[in-house]
Amino acid sequence: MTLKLYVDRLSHPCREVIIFCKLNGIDFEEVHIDLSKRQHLTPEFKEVNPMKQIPAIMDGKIKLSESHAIVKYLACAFPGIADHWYPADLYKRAKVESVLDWHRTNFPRGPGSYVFTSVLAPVYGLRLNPQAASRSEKILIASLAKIESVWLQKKGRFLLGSGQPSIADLSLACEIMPLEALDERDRERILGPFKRVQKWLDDTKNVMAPHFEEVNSILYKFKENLQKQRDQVGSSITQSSRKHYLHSKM
Ligand SMILES: N[C@@H](CCC(=O)N[C@@H](CS)C(=O)NCC(=O)O)C(=O)O
Repeated sequence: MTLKLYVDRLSHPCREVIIFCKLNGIDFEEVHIDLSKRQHLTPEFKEVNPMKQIPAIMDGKIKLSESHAIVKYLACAFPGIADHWYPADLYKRAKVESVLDWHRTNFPRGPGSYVFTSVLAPVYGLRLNPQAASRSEKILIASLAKIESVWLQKKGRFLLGSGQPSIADLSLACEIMPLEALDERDRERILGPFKRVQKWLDDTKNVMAPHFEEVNSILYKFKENLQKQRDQVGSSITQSSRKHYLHSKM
């Protein structure tokens, strides 16, 4: 029975799961759960994930949610997955787990939240929230500083000084990618001071080509549409027309 991924590519943990499957040649059926249409709240989807969140998967009888749990499961359940993704060695695996746990604790109000409150909210019919964006930005900057100074070391291109990426690289890079949807000045203001983070992100995109960029391309499309919208209607656009415009173009 084919593995089913319940996802919306606008969500970064969903993109993480899709990219992992594509990178590792895992066959899957992509079931689109449109967050903007609140499809994650339907009784049918509640049968798949009672938490009513995506990503979720169904693999035979197994139903699973939480992107980190999902990629770890896939790395162990499917044959032929290269060891560097989720090392069998206890010490190496524990280190990867430590990055993943740090990520979950520190980032929920980081890039995603900053991008959501500063540009993405209207897609979901919500208002932009500069105060929340400012709070998220502080957390984001502090987290980027930790990645730069702790997780990225001088040797090795990837997290923990490794020469090859693990699921922690994939997950953290997907978390940071929404910053690509910002306009250039804003993106540069936030990411500019973190040279190692920028290089690591480029290395990650390259080593995971073409799937990383292909699955994340929805962000570039979003950014392009946002720019067109700014060019066409200037700053006087209303929240509702912005929502309509973005929906119609995505
Ligand atoms: N920790 C979870 C986060 C899941 C999550 O927050 N998913 C969002 C989309 S990015 C969602 O389903 N939101 C709908 C909701 O919470 O109502 C994971 O990594 O899978």
